[in-house]
Amino acid sequence: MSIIKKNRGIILALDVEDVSFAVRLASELRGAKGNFLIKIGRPLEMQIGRKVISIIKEVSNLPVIYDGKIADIPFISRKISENAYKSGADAVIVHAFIGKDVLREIVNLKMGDVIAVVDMTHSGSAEFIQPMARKLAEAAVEVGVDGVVLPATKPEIVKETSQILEGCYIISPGIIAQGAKVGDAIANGADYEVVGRAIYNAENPRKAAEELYKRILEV
Ligand code: O7M
Repeated sequence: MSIIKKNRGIILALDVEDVSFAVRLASELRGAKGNFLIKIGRPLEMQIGRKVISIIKEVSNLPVIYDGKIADIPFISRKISENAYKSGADAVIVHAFIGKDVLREIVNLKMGDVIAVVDMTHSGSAEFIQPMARKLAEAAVEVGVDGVVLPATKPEIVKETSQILEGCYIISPGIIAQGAKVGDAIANGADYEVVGRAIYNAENPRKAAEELYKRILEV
């Protein structure tokens, strides 16, 4: 059973380097109106290490995803994932292109959700990862991951791939700052929209997050 449910929601990408600001923002999201999750990636983790995961989880009382975009041999990928889960991460993000043995190693830990990156938002993703997206999605489903990452900047890929995802939730980044329109990914089959700059750079981040949530409910 996945920890994160297949519901509509907003995932705040907390890619800030100022830890006090991150803590303040995460506390502001506590009790905000909507279905919110927080994604912590390397920029924040590099400041104080993995304990930032437990701190953000505690102050926000929200599910936390560790976005290490893991892509290493099974032994190392397992170590990274174990550390993230032990720190309170509800899910970890791993690259599907690294292979089924790595995905399986993390899924078999059964310490939390596993989310696999199937395609990405940036233009360079058209070179190697996008042509493989369908195969990557099939591999992720075969291994039994809980969720996948698909780019909101490519709604047609979200739509096509969502047909073969059987029960996996879809999280889609690229909203506003990278050009995707709010609600486009959801309209094409995604469950969560991942938003970083459009929330943490807003004058009132909590209000911005609540407004985005309202907008994805209207889709
Ligand atoms: O809203 P932004 O553009 O400020 O932030 C986007 C976030 O989504 C940021 O944390 C990226 O690492 C992440 N992301 C992408 O932007 N593109 C992708 O293809 C994949 C991700 C992602 O979340 O992968 C797990």
